[in-house]
Amino acid sequence: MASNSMENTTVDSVSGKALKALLSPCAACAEADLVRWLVPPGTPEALADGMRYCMAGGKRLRPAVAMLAAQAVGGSAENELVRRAAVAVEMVHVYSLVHDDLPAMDDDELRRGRPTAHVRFGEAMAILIGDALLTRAFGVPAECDSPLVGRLTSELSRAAGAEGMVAGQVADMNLCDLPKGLEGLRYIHLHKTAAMIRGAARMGAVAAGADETALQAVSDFAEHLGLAFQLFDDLLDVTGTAGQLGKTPGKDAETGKQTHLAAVGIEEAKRLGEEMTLTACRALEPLGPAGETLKELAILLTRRTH
Ligand code: GRG
Repeated sequence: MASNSMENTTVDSVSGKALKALLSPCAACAEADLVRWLVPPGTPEALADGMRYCMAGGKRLRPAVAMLAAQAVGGSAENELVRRAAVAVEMVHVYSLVHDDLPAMDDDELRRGRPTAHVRFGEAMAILIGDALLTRAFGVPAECDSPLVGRLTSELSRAAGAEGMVAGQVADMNLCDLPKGLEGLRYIHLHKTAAMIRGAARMGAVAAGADETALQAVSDFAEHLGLAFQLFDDLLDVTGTAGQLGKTPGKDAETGKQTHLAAVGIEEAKRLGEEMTLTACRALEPLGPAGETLKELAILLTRRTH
């Protein structure tokens, strides 16, 4: 028994457990908070079911980034405004997954190991579930009696909207002009992926009362973390299985999507992802030891398998 478990021990399996251990306290908070705040009174039961179905599962990376950023700037992850910010970002993230999976966009049938929203509930309901999650995400922090609410909702709007994630999706779907090659790819990754991860860190830090230097540090960290995260996501699309990823692998190649892998190959993409991660970690230097947990998260994410 003992020797079998040793034989099965790999750097990836150890890192996977360490990543789960790091994320799980934040994920547990987010689960409890979603029970309280996701579905407002008066929501039709069919819509509430759909919202809960879509929110279930996932790594809860963005809530963790928000909560750990709050700690890194000297605040507490337990603070109610931090927790509201954390789940608000996850609601926007999940809305974007639901809409991205629609036939008009990526047309995916598997998400978080289960049928996508439009497969399960039909296309009209899937669109409305996404709409409900996006609008609720602004209500959750706004319902807190704090002078920081306006800054938080503005951060969320900038990260998610026309100058953030939606711009990235428009570019990714070839619906606007973009520079060719790696420059265009960087634009897509910065907007589609990094904007929300950066937004999560900024919202956690703002909710925790960060000063300008600390806010800038976690913001720069999370932007590079987001870029690295997307690079490793592209790698997993090639190397992962549906069982590991909970979504259909190989979509990028099948749809001819431009990725770093197609542009520079697997080894160079890995090297770029690791370099980006180190740049992310260096951005935390002004925070001293308080930035260590965020650094650990960034390093562990380079070895994620889903
Ligand atoms: C519809 C406006 C709009 C945007 C869609 C989310 C998105 C933008 C597209 C989905 C495809 C994709 C590769 C997005 C980049 C971000 C990303 C890697 C999402 C997956 O995030 P994880 O791995 O997912 O954190 P879980 O399920 O763990 O939360």
